Amino acid sequence: MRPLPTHGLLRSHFSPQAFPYFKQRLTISGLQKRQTPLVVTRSLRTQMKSHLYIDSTPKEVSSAPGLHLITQSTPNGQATQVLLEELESAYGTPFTTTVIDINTNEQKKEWFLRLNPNGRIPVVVDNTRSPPFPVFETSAQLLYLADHFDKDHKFGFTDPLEKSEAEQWIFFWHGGGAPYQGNLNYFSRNSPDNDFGITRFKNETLRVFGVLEIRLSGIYAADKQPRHYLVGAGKGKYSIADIKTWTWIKYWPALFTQDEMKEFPYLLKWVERIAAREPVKQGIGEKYAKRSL
Ligand SMILES: N[C@@H](CCC(=O)N[C@@H](CS)C(=O)NCC(=O)O)C(=O)O
Repeated sequence: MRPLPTHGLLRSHFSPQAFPYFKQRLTISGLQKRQTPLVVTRSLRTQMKSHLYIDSTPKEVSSAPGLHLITQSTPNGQATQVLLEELESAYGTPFTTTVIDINTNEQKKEWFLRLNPNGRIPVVVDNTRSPPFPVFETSAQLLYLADHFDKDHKFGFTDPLEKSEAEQWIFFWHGGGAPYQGNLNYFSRNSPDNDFGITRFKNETLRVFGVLEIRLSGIYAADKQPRHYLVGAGKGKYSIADIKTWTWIKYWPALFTQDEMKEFPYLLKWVERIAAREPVKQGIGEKYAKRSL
């Protein structure tokens, strides 16, 4: 048999001594006798777990067996609540929840910051992994759950371009919709006399509603046909892009008059269409109103 070409490298270049990364690869792939006793690996995992969970971590969090969501039923919290309810309904994927009260600043305590240094809900902890894997930021949670728990891609896409479109709408709302609507809500409640702030955030929120209306009405689409959902061929397919956006837009009655919303007929129909789904009703329902912390 002809020897494999070495491209000028001597066999000794590949030796574990010469290249520690290679040694690791050999160990991992099992080609070399395991050098690290299993007990060390286990204790490392335990260390990593105890790094996440400390004495003050609520027991319902640290001893949760599978996917665990720490939330409060706000537009951000609801996005992940809805997807978890959808996954449970579609696949029977189990999950547990801890509902906190952000007004008491539970989310600024050390136990919480160890899971999400940003100190905001929601947080998902995936305890199906060892050590457990925490995910913060709603959109990252939707993408993570879709990647790892939606095996038939019921709420996501396999086609790379459709996948990209879903990401575009998710990022659009995460960075370009939620902050404006969030600030409109904040100023309307806490500083109702601040005309400058309210006008700025109100106009910008209406502008991004208009962006969604363009998409859903199909006005600039090649076929000029309206869509049922933000992403997918034809009328589209209900997906994480809709979930991300819907939990915010559905709050429009708290912020806008019917008259102001007249410009968005397709967006309003989309709001109703998604609201009719059972898992969506569950995801924004009573279960999440009762706080356990
Ligand atoms: N970009 C974050 C925003 C999370 C966020 O703002 N959460 C709010 C509730 S909707 C929160 O925890 N507020 C409490 C605080 O800021 O301390 C995400 O998408 O998850």
